[in-house]
Amino acid sequence: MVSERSLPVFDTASVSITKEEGLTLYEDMVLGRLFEDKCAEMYYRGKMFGFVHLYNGQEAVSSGIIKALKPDRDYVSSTYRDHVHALSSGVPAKEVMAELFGKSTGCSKGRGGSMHMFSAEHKLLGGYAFVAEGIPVATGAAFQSKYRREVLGEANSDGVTVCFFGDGASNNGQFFECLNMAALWKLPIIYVVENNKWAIGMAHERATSSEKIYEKARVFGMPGYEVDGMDVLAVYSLAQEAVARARAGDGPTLVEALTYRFRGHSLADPDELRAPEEKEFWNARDPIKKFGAYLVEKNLASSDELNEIDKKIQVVIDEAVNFAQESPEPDPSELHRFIFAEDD
Ligand SMILES: Cc1ncc(C[n+]2csc(CCOP(=O)(O)OP(=O)(O)O)c2C)c(N)n1
Ligand SMILES: [Mg+2]
Repeated sequence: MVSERSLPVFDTASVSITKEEGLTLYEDMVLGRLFEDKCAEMYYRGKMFGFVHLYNGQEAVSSGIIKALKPDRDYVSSTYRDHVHALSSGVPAKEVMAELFGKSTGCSKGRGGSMHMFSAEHKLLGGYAFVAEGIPVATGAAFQSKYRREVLGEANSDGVTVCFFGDGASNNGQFFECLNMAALWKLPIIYVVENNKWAIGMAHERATSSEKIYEKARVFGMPGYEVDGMDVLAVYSLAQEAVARARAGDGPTLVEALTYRFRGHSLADPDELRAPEEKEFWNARDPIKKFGAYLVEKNLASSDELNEIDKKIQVVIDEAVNFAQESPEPDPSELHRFIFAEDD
């Protein structure tokens, strides 16, 4: 079924972006899409094991939110659908691919695999296999930023944390507990629900008492917004406001991005439950095609330039696969390493 809830309309005339910003957003979305397509290919060729959840269709959310952050100070936490959040956060494609291959050069040193991307360097707090598990971790990260600034007097501790999770996770108790604390303590955090309408085979409207997740912010006195998650400009512009609010000390925001995954829940899912009309409705709103057309229409890029970006990114992805393939497995003698933090 196609939801009766209509996508919020975003007036593109209300924002202006530079060519550089536009190309950054476009390139990041293409990176996410082509990476995931290659992932599917490698999975079906038996190069990676375990569950692999792809992000195709949702790229505008990752790019629009994360590209509004400052990579040197802001934190991101993810879910098991985490490859593209890692890429947008700046983790090199070859390190994400190597992690998927279980190699020691992966961003989690081959210990995590698809659902546990992590990078201290890129302030990626991790992908989490348990639904909603990242919400308290991200809330803690936001708390430490505020504590360092206000209690320890570290003036430059003005990091903002973004916490991504799904519609299904928003029915979990940790969502409500953490929103309460974040609002109470005015934490610098943005909770981003990627409402792709499904939690595996459970339709969102069958699982929740109240369909509009962003409205749940109101009971905590927190600003809550819905946004067209297929429109990177709309997401980017809302993210900039929420980031500014958090950095200024004005507290958290809940963002509900309405989006859709173009593939099954995981690569093991035959995707037989969702109606063809629903898939067509969302496929017609492909965020990359939509934004590419916008860039051309506004003379921010020519279609040749966009094709060049696509080609450049394909090279990056192919190099990532070669790197992953040629990298060594983790050394069995190091089995017990990285369980606890090590001193440098
Ligand atoms: C605590 C917990 N319960 C159940 C599961 C099984 N499970 C894995 S994914 C998923 C659906 C979550 O859907 P959603 O939060 O909407 O995220 P999406 O997969 O759509 O990105 C469930 C129930 C789990 N991983 N963790
Ligand atoms: Mg979902």
